[in-house]
Amino acid sequence: MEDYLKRVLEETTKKNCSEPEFLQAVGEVLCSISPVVKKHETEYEKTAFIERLVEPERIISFRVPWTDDNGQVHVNRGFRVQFNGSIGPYKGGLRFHPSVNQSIMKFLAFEQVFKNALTGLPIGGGKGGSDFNPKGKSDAEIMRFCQSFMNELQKYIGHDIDVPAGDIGVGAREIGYLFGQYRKIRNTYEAGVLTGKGLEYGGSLARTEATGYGLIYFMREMLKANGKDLSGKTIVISGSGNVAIYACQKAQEYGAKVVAMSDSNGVVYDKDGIKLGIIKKIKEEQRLRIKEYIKEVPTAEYIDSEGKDYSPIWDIKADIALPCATQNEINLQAAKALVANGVFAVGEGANMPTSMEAINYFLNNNILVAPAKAANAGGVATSALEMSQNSMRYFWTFEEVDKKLNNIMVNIFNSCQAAAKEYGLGTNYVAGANIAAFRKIAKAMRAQGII
Ligand code: NDP
Ligand code: 2IT
Repeated sequence: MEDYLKRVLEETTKKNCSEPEFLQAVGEVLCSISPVVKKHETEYEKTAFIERLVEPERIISFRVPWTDDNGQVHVNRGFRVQFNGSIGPYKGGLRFHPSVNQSIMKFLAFEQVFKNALTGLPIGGGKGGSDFNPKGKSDAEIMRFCQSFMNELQKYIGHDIDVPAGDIGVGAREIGYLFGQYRKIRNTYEAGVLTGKGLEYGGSLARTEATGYGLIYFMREMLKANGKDLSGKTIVISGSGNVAIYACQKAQEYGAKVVAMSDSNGVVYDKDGIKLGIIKKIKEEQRLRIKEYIKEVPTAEYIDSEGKDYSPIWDIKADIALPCATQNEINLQAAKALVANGVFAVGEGANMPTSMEAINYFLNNNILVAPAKAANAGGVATSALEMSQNSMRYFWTFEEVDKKLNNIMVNIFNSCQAAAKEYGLGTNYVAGANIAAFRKIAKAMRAQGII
């Protein structure tokens, strides 16, 4: 790494020493872009370019008080990180999960800047959320929480300013409550202020499916470029939320056999192939634990993940692993187990699901890695298509949106591949994605001066 980059990384580490996830995300990007920075080192140093790249434009943190069904008041912390708006309005999801803190918000917002640049659409990068735990809450409690959250967030967003969407713990139900409260406070029908809306009030067809489908379109391209395909392959998919479910659906359509899925409590292993209809019923309708699956499919096995160093899903023999739950779910031990079991490709549906050591282990063992910033960009890309449709006051059919999504994912893969090739990085699409995104952001930032 160049001396300048090393110095910036050291300073960033000192300044943000209590933010491990953010430092991990920054460290990975700065390592990858070193050969690009080298070419313009003097200019970048003089204009503190990388220092500006790793400093969010704005962080908003606020109190979210809400009342439970028994009349007890609770207080959570809300966040919105508006990281970089040089390519378009800040864009990125909202996460409701007890683990949410400033480090996680900043890592997600930082990654979103690069991901959104890769889509080729006019969107900057942001992220938000709260340490609120939606598990076990009634519909009324979820609604009151969303309303209180929006009471504050509405001051900072708008269809040309910042456009939130869903992420962990935030799906169509939450977006509905958030949109309702925004509309009530602002007294305007500003459809493009949130994406992931219901179809009845400005949502886009195929947005629900987009992240999972997009991941599989990216995998298809990556495998094709390496003389392989999805047909007949055995796949394990962690998580059983929005991304995991639609990745499973598209993988099955392409003739792959998904043998395991999970949630934060455990894993279901169905050697005959996961019955997705049952998973959808348990997760999308009943909002129950994945363990319920074995009640309906007695031949399937349930493996508890409590107290384990990594999810037991990574011990199951497979050709392809798709981490679609959360950050750092594949550590070095998990990576070693996957490689020992014969995995040849990993596709990151979740954001930063693989630790730095695990990524390096995969790359050193010639495992194809589809990096999150590129591979899961289909969700936010389709969100941008939802914004376009809202601006036109019109909508496209499912097939039209899906076709655009497919093209976007093909283009993203091609950009990652071309950048990797240009810098002699072979099939290291992780570095390819970082380089391709950085070049685009750098052009926009340089053109706009020192701001
Ligand atoms: P959902 O809330 O729909 O599902 C999350 C899934 O991951 C659940 O099965 C959940 O299990 C599991 N999970 C969450 N946190 C943990 C944890 N700490 N340990 C183990 N399992 C966990 O979220 P999404 O499917 O939307 O998001 C999944 C990932 O994909 C996230 O990393 C998100 O940032 C990323 N992503 C999402 C996009 C989208 O459009 N929704 C777009 C791009 C990336 P449980 O129910 O037990 O908590
Ligand atoms: O991580 C992500 O890209 C998302 N959660 C989707 C963001 C969006 O604005 O659709």
